[in-house]
Amino acid sequence: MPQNHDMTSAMADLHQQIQKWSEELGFGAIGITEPETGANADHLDQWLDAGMHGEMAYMADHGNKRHEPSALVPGTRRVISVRMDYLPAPDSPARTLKDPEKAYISRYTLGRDYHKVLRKRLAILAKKIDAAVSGYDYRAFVDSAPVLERALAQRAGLGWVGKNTMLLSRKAGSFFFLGEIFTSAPLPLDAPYEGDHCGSCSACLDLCPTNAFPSPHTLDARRCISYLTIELKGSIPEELRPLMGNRVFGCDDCQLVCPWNKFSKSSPEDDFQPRHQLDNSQLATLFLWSEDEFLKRTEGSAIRRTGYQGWLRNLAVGLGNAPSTIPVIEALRQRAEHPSELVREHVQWALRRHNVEL
Ligand code: B12
Ligand code: SF4
Ligand code: SF4
Repeated sequence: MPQNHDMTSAMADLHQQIQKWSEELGFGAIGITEPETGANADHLDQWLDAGMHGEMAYMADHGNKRHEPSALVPGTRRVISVRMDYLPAPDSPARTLKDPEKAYISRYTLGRDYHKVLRKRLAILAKKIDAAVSGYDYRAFVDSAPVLERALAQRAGLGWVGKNTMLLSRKAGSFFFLGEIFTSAPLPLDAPYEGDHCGSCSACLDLCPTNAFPSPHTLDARRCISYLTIELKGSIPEELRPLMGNRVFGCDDCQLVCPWNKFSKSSPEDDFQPRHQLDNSQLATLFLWSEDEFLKRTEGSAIRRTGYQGWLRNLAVGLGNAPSTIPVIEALRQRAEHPSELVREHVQWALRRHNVEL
């Protein structure tokens, strides 16, 4: 049985080791915190009470698991929070965003599904820690479990929660994913990140195309283009459609405008490089993909989440906001009799925007 001070120094060494392994595995930063979410749990409750999660029922289910990590995994003593940068290189988001006949797909989903990439790496990291100090439990999470990821990342020292609700780092902006390992091992703790470097800036709040921030640090998901194009299953509210422009899967505006993203880092991962020219395609071209093409070209990508009908719905909105050119109108006409009522309704709306009556 090791003496207490031996144990402490072994754990301190382990912290350095974890840091080194995580760098080797492509993580931009890690931090270790206790399994607590503090005042963030109250913010979550206020947000849910106001109904700002819309149809994302999974945000309200799961009792207090999201509030208390040890309710999700009993026996959790530490949460290792990690960051992985994802911007592809080279990249020119502004050029695609400004071209109304092109489809803007948010940067995080141009390549392979990040859940798969991060989970695999976290499993390797957990294995390495287990080999160094066996006898403890490890569970890895990325996004899909009831975990308050940004709150834990802030408490693990990775950065602050900006007015746009993103976890921001002075060294890396906000274009990164978060993931966690919950463990029963009593690893040494990092200090929470105490700074807030938004100051008097309000660029993200002012620029959001759908005015989705009722106040700083609070996002009404029901108005957010990311929610409308990915999470919402039914019809997109008509009053919001013209405001969506050419953003057809997710939205990056409140990050692109953030001055801290001058420091964002591009990813060396091949997995995050754009596939099938998704960073630079015409709306009409993507809209004319058959279901087979959609399934083949989105294999292993998070875009699959929206389904083929959702994909057509989103692109129809983009085409409705595009200039009235022949390729735009012809593409819409080709889908006017689509078997899905959801798709037909959005196509009809788009054609009306171009003054085309069927
Ligand atoms: C639901 C969800 C969404 C919803 C709702 C977003 C939201 N802001 O809540 C929708 C679909 C809109 C969405 C969009 C996006 N998402 Co999302 N999403 C999630 C998910 C699953 C849960 C987030 C959550 O708990 N929301 C509940 C609200 C209450 O929490 P919160 O916004 O984090 O707010 C915290 C603070 O703002 C704070 N707070 C609240 N009020 C106040 C007041 C003050 C004064 C202070 C100081 C703090 C404070 O308390 C809250 C709780 O910690 C997480 C994964 C996870 N399991 O955590 C990913 C996650 C947050 N999403 C992520 C990403 C990448 C995105 C998009 C960029 C994708 C895109 N390009 O379209 C956009 C960004 C939109 C935005 N500005 O947030 C990343 C964010 C990484 C980062 N650097 O922060 C995450 C962490 C996924 C991951 N594993 O990487 N998302
Ligand atoms: S992702 Fe887009 S729509 Fe959503 S809050 Fe940010 S700027 Fe607004
Ligand atoms: S744009 Fe300004 S206010 Fe918004 S998160 Fe960035 S620094 Fe903060």
